[in-house]
Amino acid sequence: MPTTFTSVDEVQVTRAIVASFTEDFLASTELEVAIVGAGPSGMTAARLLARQGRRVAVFERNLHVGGGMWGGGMLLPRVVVEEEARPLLEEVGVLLRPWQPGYWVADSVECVSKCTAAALDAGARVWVGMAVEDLMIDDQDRVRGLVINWGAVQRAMLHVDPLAVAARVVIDASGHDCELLRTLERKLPGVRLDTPTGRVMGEQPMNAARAEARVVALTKEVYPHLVVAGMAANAASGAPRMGAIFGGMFLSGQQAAQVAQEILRRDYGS
Ligand code: 48F
Repeated sequence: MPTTFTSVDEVQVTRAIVASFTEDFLASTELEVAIVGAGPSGMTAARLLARQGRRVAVFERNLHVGGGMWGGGMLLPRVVVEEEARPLLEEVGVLLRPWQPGYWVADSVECVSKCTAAALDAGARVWVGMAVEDLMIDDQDRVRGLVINWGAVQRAMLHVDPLAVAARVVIDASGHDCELLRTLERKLPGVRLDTPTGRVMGEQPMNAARAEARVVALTKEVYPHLVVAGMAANAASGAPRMGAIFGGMFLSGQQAAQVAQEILRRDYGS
């Protein structure tokens, strides 16, 4: 016997998708925190902020979340995590296997999936296929939102004007290229950032111990209402890369959430 479905109407599929998208996306046009990039630092910040009741959304250019975590080390799907970051993974149910004292190993697919599920369950919205191409700046020279376009439009280099969403705080978790800060420098040539030189310095060659030690401290507000997190934080301040050890990324996401909360309290009293 063939399975019979009670209703299958192509137009209802269309209407359901358009209506549901519109309703949810409208709720993302005025955010407390907008996060650029769905890698480990961005998704951790999203989860922790959403859990504290913040209206938060992640904008990811690719059709998939996870950034550089899926591929583990050189496509071997494992990530190494230090003891200090263990609670952030265990609280979302990631199985950590002990290696040497202080080192834990996790399946990268499990890490991405469970961190994503936990962020969504906490109430964060995640928009994939949406690229951030610029920032909105207010009259007091503070960031006040994102300028977005479809990732596919960007890839095809089509001339299509973008849309904008407001956010009280923006977190640049765009990874090694530190894209948002570079965009800010390009658009505002004299801009001074809170980095050792006032400019984006670019990441240094690999030195995992130094890179991990610095990434949390470098996760900070580098321009009014703009926080930099994850590998973008190290790239902004000229710190090294670390390779496939990920504890610093999760802890940086936690730090970014804390800094965002402080900015919201400081400037919005909320
Ligand atoms: O690179 P990514 O995973 O950033 P992260 O959180 O973690 C770095 C690690 O994966 C690893 C490492 C450490 O252990 O060295 O590389 O710092 O994720 C960044 C995400 O941001 C997206 C990009 O597609 C990726 O998924 N992204 C970058 N620029 C934009 C963007 C943009 N302009 N608009 C939207 N998404």
